[in-house]
Amino acid sequence: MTTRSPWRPVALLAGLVLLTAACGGGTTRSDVAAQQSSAPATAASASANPNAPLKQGLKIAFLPKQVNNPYFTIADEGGITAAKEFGGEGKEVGPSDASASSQVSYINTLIQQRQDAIVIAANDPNAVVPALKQAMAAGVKVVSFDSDTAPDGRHVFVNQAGAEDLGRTQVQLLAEQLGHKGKIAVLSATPNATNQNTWIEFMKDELSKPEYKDMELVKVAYGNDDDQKSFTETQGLLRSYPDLAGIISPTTVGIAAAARYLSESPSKGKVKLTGLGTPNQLRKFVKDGTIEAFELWNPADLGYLASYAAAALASGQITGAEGEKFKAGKLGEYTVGANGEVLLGKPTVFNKDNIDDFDF
Ligand code: RAM
Repeated sequence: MTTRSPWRPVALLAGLVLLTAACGGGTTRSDVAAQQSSAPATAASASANPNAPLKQGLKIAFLPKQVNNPYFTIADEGGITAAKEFGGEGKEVGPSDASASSQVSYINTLIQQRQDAIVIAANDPNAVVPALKQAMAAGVKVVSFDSDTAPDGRHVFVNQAGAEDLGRTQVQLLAEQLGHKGKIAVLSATPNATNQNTWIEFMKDELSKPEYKDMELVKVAYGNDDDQKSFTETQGLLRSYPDLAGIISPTTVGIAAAARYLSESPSKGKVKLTGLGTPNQLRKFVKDGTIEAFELWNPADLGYLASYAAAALASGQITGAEGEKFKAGKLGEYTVGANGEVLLGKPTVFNKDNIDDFDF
């Protein structure tokens, strides 16, 4: 198993406020960065009891960006498995599209159902916050995972990997394949997705370094985490930029659709493609030469960790304050970091040498 270069902590978020966000509309990365100054929704008066036992029968609801995305099926199953382990009850509910406000009605229903915790991958950092605040006021613990809300919309954010590392390494993976030369495009998810927008800002920052002077980011396209739209956007990119050298797609839906398009086109193997994908969806494209290398974390582990974080919150073991620790079953002990963030770990880079070792 290959892991990327070590996480290099850089106080980049402050710098990011100055960068122009790539969003087509709605909330921009700058808005999100500005929100980092507001504290996570930790009840200041609440105190954590690290020795409190996990409560039995906890009801934990997983609310993905959208339900018909294989990545979230795996992540949410990981969370439901964890809930079974600690004697709770997990379920997945959610919209079939990843648009900004599609999750709000689900949050309202989960409050009425008196769930103990909501574990959400936010489609927009702000659109869900009023409903999540109502949930927290009603005693529901809120964990964001995969894609964060503004910090005041949740107690804890379970992040899949360092955002900076993910952004930079995707550029590095593509640059290696291109000999650091050529026009490139990003095929993202939705314009409002907190996670993709954060990674794209780090990609732009990486591309501003001298070693990338012969690489040019010509377009950020949005496939909305919809297979057909991502396919059409890929086609559009190749038509608009006939000399396009490479594409980064930081979404499992986008990269799978782009790979399918490229594999059937004369650009197969010529236009390089990398990004974030699941080994099972991309195996055949690695074997047929459409993709050399891509990366991802284990989505099941992400859901599993988020589930334990939700249980730790609902049981009073943690409140979301920095430095608190909790145990996440087979994954071991985790510590809440700054801004209520819990980091799963490092992503894995997949290529033809190791892809058969993974089954998700
Ligand atoms: C898609 C979603 C998800 C992202 C992965 C990499 O499934 O956009 O939020 O984390 O890709």
